Amino acid sequence: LQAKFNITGMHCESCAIDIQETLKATAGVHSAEVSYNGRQATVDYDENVNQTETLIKKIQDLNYDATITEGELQGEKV
Ligand SMILES: [Cu+2]
Repeated sequence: LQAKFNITGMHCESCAIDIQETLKATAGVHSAEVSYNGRQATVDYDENVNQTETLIKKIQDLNYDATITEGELQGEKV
């Protein structure tokens, strides 16, 4: 499943890298790309292994916030 998020709270390129590496290290994530300029994250993941909520929580744990713009949230298409 692919999900896209708007990310708030990033203040430089290394914030984006930090989020990207954390997402990549998350179980079930096939690929993750975070754009600092676009304030956006694109994540490909196995929905049988983890949920969109888990990805959002991971981002929030790093003190950024994420709003889903495309994908699935609680089983509903966004
Ligand atoms: Cu930064």
